[in-house]
Amino acid sequence: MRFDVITLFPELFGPHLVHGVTRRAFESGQVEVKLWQLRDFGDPPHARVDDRPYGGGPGMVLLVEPLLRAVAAVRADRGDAEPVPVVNFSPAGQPLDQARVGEFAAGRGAILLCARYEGVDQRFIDAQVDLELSVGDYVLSGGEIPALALLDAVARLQPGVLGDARSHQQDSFSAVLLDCPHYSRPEVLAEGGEGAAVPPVLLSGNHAAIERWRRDQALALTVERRPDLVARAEAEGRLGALDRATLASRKPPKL
Ligand code: 4F9
Repeated sequence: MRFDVITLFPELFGPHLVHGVTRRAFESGQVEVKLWQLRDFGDPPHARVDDRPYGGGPGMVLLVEPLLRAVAAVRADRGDAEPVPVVNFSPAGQPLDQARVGEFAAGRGAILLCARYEGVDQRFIDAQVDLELSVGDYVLSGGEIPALALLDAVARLQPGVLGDARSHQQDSFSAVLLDCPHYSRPEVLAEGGEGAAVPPVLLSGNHAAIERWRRDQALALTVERRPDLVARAEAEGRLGALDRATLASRKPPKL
């Protein structure tokens, strides 16, 4: 798949595409990313891309025409028979969740516009933007970090990127419930008192008991921190009888 990113700050994307576990997805071409400098499509003579808002007020608004030229150039370069969606990142968008990430990971890509909240001429959004996505209820200085979040989440779903296929199963699981706690060496910390020992069940070798413990921990944590996710899992029929029993007792399982 291919993502075309329209931004005034293409240099923000460099490090992410060449480092870390997701690098494999970009280097192998499984996820192709092409960066487009919006200023290259600016109005002459000074390549202007923004101007003051009609009606007054602070801040600048990205001009429709440079945006239209940029999207047209991307579409021509892609040469798709079926157009891919144009995505704008905005706190007013739909929440980006793992289900949405999965849809992008299975798709042909998208055109990602990195703009500012309250900073795009609405006529461009009305005419060209297919989807607005939010990465949370806070205001950033632009859409670059949300775009990186989407690219990262999509890249790590590509076959071979995480190495272990079981990690993906965990993904679809943790998209529904929060993840359980994890432990590694040493078994007991020299100092630290309570919580210094690894939960004994993890050392038991009883795989069914370990799986049940992890599920119960995930449930307990999710009830405590994100009851909305538990309600949704229940509504979608993703909880089993043992899950409901754990929830009914409402006590975090003993370590
Ligand atoms: C976009 C914030 C998506 C959260 C875009 C300023 C944004 C954002 N989610 N903030 N421009």
